[in-house]
Amino acid sequence: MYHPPAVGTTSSDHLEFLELKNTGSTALDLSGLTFTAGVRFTFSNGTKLAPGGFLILASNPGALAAQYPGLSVHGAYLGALNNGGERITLAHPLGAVIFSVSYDDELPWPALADNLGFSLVPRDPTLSQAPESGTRWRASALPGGSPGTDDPAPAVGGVVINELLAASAPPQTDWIELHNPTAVSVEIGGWFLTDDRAQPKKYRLPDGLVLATRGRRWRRLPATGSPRRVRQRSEFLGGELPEPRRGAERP
Ligand SMILES: [Ca+2]
Ligand SMILES: [Ca+2]
Repeated sequence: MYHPPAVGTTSSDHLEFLELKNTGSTALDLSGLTFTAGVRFTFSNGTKLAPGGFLILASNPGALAAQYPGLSVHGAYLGALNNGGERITLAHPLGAVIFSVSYDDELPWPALADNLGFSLVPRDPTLSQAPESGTRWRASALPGGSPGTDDPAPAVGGVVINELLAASAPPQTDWIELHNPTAVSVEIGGWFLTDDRAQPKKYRLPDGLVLATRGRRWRRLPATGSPRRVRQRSEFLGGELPEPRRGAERP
């Protein structure tokens, strides 16, 4: 969690954490291993990480434990995880790199992990190495992340932004189309749309809104045999999205 929101008088830096997991089947001996980039920390002799075990490092273990009651924090690192992204390297005392990963706060890295309350977790939790590409990370399933445990699979349905008209000419109006390509209906009431990552709650979809599965959302044009698909409007498309720069963006 490299850029958590401040809580009360506790600053963002003091609520950061770094979680290590042993995804192997044998205990790992971390004795002498050192973080040489990102933050500074050396594991003391005899430090072991059991198979499937987690280990949490924090910049301020006391502040973190107060925020996550019952959490066991292994130790405190020096420095802070850069809010704009940086390289984190864990190395053997003789110099060999154990792993090195560079994270970022820019796309394709998850925007929700950048001061919006979620942590950064690998999409594939079985990986033995932290992946280097932002597309292989996601925001944690729940706010606050999951220090000390596996992050649960996100319960958010796989709805996508499928089409949009951003530079309409009157009498047309701008619109955005959401599509549910999955086999189950997804309740999207209460979700937010935004075009500004600094304002993630810019437009709230009405309560109770359900996006049906693909079969009801799309259909083909049988008369022409064309593979073209037509859009079936849903009631929420009539909602107005705040668009302060709309005039300036029109051709
Ligand atoms: Ca930070
Ligand atoms: Ca976790």
